[in-house]
Amino acid sequence: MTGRREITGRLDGSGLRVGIAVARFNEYVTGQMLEIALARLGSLGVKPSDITVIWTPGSFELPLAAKRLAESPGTDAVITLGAVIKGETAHFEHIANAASLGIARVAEDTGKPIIFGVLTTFNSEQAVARIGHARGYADAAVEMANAYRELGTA
Ligand code: DLZ
Repeated sequence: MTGRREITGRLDGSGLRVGIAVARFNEYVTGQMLEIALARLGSLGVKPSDITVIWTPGSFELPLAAKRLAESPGTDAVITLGAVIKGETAHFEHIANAASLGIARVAEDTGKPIIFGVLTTFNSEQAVARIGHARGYADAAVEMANAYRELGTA
């Protein structure tokens, strides 16, 4: 017995409310990410009626959409999903930076788990190869929501 308190959030989504903000830009990537995230949340026990999905035009709009979802009563965690692809985006850095910094700020401002699921890649092949990461984003949302519940700060 060390006396140490150690918390790892359980991968049990029952009773959790999850918001998903998903960018329509590069929907051939983000649409599949959404389906994978929804399927994983379902298999972890999150009820469909406890999931709210909001679409945004692109990743630049994800931070505010995530904030609104996080502020919606009862929300335990928010997943952001986007794909910023350099080869197709002259201002790749601006959009990627705005999305990543904005999403981090929303997590700090709201005190809720806001999962960064924005792929930033050099080409579409790399983005397509990472679509499956969405399963891990769903896991991260459930894990962190349960961790803060156990800590008593949710
Ligand atoms: C305009 C734009 C471009 C060029 N590229 C991308 C991208 O690769 N990924 C993405 O999610 N969004 C892109 N957008 C759209 C912007 O995120 C934003 O929706 C618009 O600039 C309107 O604010």
